[in-house]
Amino acid sequence: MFIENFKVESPNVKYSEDEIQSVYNYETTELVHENRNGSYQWIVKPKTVKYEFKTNTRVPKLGVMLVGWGGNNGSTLTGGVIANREGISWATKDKIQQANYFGSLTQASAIRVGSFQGEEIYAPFKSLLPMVNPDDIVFGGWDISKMNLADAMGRAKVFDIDLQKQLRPYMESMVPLPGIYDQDFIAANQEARADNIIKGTKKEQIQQIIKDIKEFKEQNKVDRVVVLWTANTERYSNVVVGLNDTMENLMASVDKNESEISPSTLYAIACVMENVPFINGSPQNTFVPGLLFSTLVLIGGDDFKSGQTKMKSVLVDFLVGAGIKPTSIVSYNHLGNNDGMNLSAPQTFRSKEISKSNVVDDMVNSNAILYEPGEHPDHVVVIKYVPYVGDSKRAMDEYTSEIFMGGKNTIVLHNTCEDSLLAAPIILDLVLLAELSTRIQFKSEAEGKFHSFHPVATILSYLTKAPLVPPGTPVVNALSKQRAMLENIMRACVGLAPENNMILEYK
Ligand code: NAI
Ligand code: DG6
Repeated sequence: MFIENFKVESPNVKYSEDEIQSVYNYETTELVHENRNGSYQWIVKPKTVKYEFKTNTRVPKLGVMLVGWGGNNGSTLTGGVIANREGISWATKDKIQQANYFGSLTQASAIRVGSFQGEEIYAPFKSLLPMVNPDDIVFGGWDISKMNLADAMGRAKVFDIDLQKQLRPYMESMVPLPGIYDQDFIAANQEARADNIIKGTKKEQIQQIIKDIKEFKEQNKVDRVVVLWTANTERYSNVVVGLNDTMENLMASVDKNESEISPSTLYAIACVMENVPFINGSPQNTFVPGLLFSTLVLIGGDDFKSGQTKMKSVLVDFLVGAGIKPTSIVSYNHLGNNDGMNLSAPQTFRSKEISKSNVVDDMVNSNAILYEPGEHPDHVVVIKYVPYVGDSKRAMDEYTSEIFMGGKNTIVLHNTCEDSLLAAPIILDLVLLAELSTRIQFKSEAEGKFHSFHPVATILSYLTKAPLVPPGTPVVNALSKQRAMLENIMRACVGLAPENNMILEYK
């Protein structure tokens, strides 16, 4: 059975006019390695830590500024949200299609809330905590191409033509602000597109971005802004002591107009200075150490986890979890959109190759019965640009594993799908969850004061290929663990235990 919403009644949770307060007993373990009776043993001690959460339930009017607004993802998300808001339907060759949010964790997935008279009860994921309604988001942003969003949607060739016709009137007046362009960081093949550029030094460019954010906020009367990079993949920046290793050095480098400070880092600095969350949807190292180690403002990334990698972080988790040993993973993609064209340059491809390749490490490292220390499956990533297929990306994967008694098992996957239709709902989730997480505060029983989550937002890991984590924090790539982390933190905020799947009532 499906219920639309629910309220928790418990001595551990208190709803007030603008807050939900909860007390949550976090069941964890403490490990010690001790000499007991002459030999070293691992001792595991179950431990309960009491936490308190408080969630501000005043949902702000949210502005979302996309860097790369006029790209395939930017125009697809903007059009998709308008189509949902306006209840647009359109004719395809198969049927009359209604706008929906399929592929969005927050808008189209469900959580289990319990069982009632022998039946499992589910509710929308978004019913867990008050969240911004996508209908109410105001979109804006920057692009180095000055094409308006209606034309950009046409250029993207993602939506059916009947839908495009209906969306045009809403999108024609949406024109991206000039962006920061540096041809050294993206492929040379993007130059023809760059007709909408902020001039000046790097310091002046940062000042312009800050001004843009302030004006956008004022003009649209939004309470909060989240900025998200969905612009072209950049090459990695060199990380150099004295250049970008500390915030002071990074800012000094900006003052000196150092060439190695990338456009994405400049946008991120502007956001940190303006106290605006910044999310990186591409693979490059926007968050150089100077930003990563000292930001007090929410940052999240890197690189949307949309299709092939999502499957990988499910399949390898399943294989390793089943005691099967993946020994070779070969991932081949071809696509013909502007992202594919940009990735055809070796230096931008390299950024993508890195983020696509490190996504099974936690699963491999979890099972020393299968892998020797340091051993890793062969993992090869190929991306080719094939203009004819446009946004319809082909992803082919071959997983070879060792099974029982030296046998080999090969699984082959073939996925064909508009890339931007996978990415757009993920962008929506990222901005909604980033906003929500800024309204949550918590403390453990040892801590005197409530505080926010660490500004490096691990809570967004489910949505990214290379989850950004604070130094010293384990990186989790396995999709089910990432989803459980997010859902269970949200459940804790309303005093609900994690879903343990024990179903003891029926045993
Ligand atoms: P796109 O090439 O269609 O759009 C990128 C837009 O960014 C373009 O309109 C371009 O003019 C603009 N741009 C480039 N540099 C800029 C700058 N410095 N400032 C402002 N605007 C700038 O690409 P698409 O397909 O929308 O993808 C965007 C990014 O998302 C790419 O980096 C891609 O690798 C990444 N991504 C996409 C996924 C997908 O499934 N579509 C999944 C994972 C990541
Ligand atoms: C080629 O792989 C283009 C990329 O931008 C991908 O489409 C994107 O990174 C999605 O990757 P994945 O592995 O999540 O499907």
